[in-house]
Amino acid sequence: MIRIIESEFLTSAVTSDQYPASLFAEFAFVGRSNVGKSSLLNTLLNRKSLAKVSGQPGKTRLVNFFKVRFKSEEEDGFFTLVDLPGYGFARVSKTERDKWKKMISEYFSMRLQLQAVFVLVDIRHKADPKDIDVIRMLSEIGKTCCVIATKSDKVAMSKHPERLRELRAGLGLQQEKIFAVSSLKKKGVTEVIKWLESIVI
Ligand SMILES: Nc1nc2c(ncn2[C@@H]2O[C@H](COP(=O)(O)OP(=O)(O)OP(=O)(O)O)[C@@H](O)[C@H]2O)c(=O)[nH]1
Ligand SMILES: [Mg+2]
Repeated sequence: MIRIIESEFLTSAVTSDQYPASLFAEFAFVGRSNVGKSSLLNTLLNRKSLAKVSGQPGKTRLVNFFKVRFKSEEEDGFFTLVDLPGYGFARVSKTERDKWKKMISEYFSMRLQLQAVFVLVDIRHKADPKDIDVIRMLSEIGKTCCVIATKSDKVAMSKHPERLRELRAGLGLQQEKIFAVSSLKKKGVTEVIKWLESIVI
């Protein structure tokens, strides 16, 4: 399996002209505010607070790029992780929501390096129409997506298969993968890295 050697923050962007030039495979994290996108990014990279985490929804407001160096048996290489701002939190004006939508759809459609998108959903919650929309948008533009059920430590392990089945059905997943992960307990991380590896190498 690949090992992460080092990672660094590259830049933040709003529009595509601000994206960093890169030849590396890119993976993005999208999902409702507070679902645990920034936390998962830190967990995958073994970093405490490379991406800023907060109990207050709406912490990540821009498209944030992180460069990652990895090592595998066959090769050394780089990929990019992208932390996207979350959607769906209360107390947000329509103008803000429209801004988010524009920022995300521009990123998905303009970023050719983008190999796959992790759509994060809370393992405790029912399939959300906003998540279904994002999954549909990705399928329409032909981007691979992988669903991560976050905060798996909040639900008994014995209930995980049932929760994943319900989410799979509710989100209308076909061949897409779905994994249960806890950033808090560092559970399920290996499966995500292995999946990422199958695409990056
Ligand atoms: N119990 C538990 N809490 C978690 C887990 N992952 C994240 N959290 C908590 O959830 C809250 C939100 O985490 P973030 O990683 O900032 O969420 P985000 O999706 O990046 O949020 P935005 O940037 O607002 O879109 C924080 O209080 C985290 O500590 C997890 O695996 N288990
Ligand atoms: Mg965040």
